[in-house]
Amino acid sequence: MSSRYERMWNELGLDIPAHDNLLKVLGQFYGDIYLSQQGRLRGAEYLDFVLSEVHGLRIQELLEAKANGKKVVGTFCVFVPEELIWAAGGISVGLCAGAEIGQAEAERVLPRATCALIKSFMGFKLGRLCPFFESSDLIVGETTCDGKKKAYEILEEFCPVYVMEIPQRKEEVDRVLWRQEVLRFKKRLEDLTGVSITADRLSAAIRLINDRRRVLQRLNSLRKAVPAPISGRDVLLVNQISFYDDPSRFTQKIGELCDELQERVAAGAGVVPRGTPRLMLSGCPMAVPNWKLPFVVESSGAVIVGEESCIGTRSTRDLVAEDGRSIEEMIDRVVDRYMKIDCACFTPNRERIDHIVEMATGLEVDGVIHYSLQFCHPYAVESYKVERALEKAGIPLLKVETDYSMEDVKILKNRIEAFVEMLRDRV
Ligand code: BJ8
Repeated sequence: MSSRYERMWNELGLDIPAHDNLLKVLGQFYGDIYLSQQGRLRGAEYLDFVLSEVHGLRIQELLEAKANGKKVVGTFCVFVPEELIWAAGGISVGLCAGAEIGQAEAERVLPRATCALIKSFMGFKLGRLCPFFESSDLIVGETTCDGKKKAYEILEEFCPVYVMEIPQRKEEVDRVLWRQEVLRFKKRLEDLTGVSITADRLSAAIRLINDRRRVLQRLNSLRKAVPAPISGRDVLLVNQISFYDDPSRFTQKIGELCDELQERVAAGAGVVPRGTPRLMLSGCPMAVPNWKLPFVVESSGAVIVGEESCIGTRSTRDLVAEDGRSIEEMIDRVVDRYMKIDCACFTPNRERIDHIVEMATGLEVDGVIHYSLQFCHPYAVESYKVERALEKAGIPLLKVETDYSMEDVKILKNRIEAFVEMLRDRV
């Protein structure tokens, strides 16, 4: 890919040697974790292709769109209502924040004891390593956790940043605030793109993003089958790709993958033998290329059948109601849908605990792994409530706290193997 796109990367101002190195490491990592899997679906070729072109073809598409007057908007959180971005004629991309990259640069401006996701996005920017970042006309941040909101104050010294105020509670007064924020965002997008968000445009964007969520809901419901028909690693990749691929193309391709999966399920076939312990992951999001934990889990004799996470069901569970007729009604539907997000940054956050138990039960999992990034207080603290609720439901839990480095892989593997062994004895 390197020589074909080098000119484009140069024009974007990337640090070419460091970026070449990143792609090399990513390719090796992908080969070890993904291409080594047995029994993958034919539809996985699409995943391999998208990943192999992650900094190539997709960036070329974005730059072509920009040349035709479109604006690219980069985001870090599923709280940013992307329907508005598409309705304003923009292109929404979820930015990479899943690699231990540009650490030294990031630690020049951030404390060492900062969550890996925040350090990663800062590292990608300061190290000039992410062509999505460099293609973005605007970065949208949000006041979720303290680390992120303070990091955006630093990030805005290096690129245009707009921050949305996210409520911390779900009372009526919070909804009022959030509605105002959604309207403020609408105005900011209209100023950026020069396009007015009309009822027709917003209605089309709501359907576009709902369709993408529906296909992911279909994929997740097929995973209820026993034996598990697809690996958790592949589904994580599908979820990750959903944040930056063209939504229509993605929906179509994942629809085809689901058709194939459905045939597999109908034939009673699986990607793993019947009796393989079924696990669910719950907690912090796993941004590209954070594949460490799923790889460790699935190379320890278990299979992942669900992800309670923003790069998982938290971003696909709820649709925007499509019955709004006027722009005001549609904004209300958007506001209501996003207020349902059960991020651990909310207090109280009972819905998340209920969702976890409901999801674990529905997927017939043998156990749950709660995943927190080091220094992520919202998820680490909330894991206490998760543990208690799962204990009550009789579902075993393993709590894992880690980062993006490979240093703890051995320790993680030992702990997860022991957990899987314990689950086998219970089956
Ligand atoms: S809606 S989960 S995407 S904020 S892991 S940076 S919380 S210290 S990412 Fe998130 Fe939006 Fe919530 Fe989802 Fe902070 Fe924790 Fe780091 Fe995190």
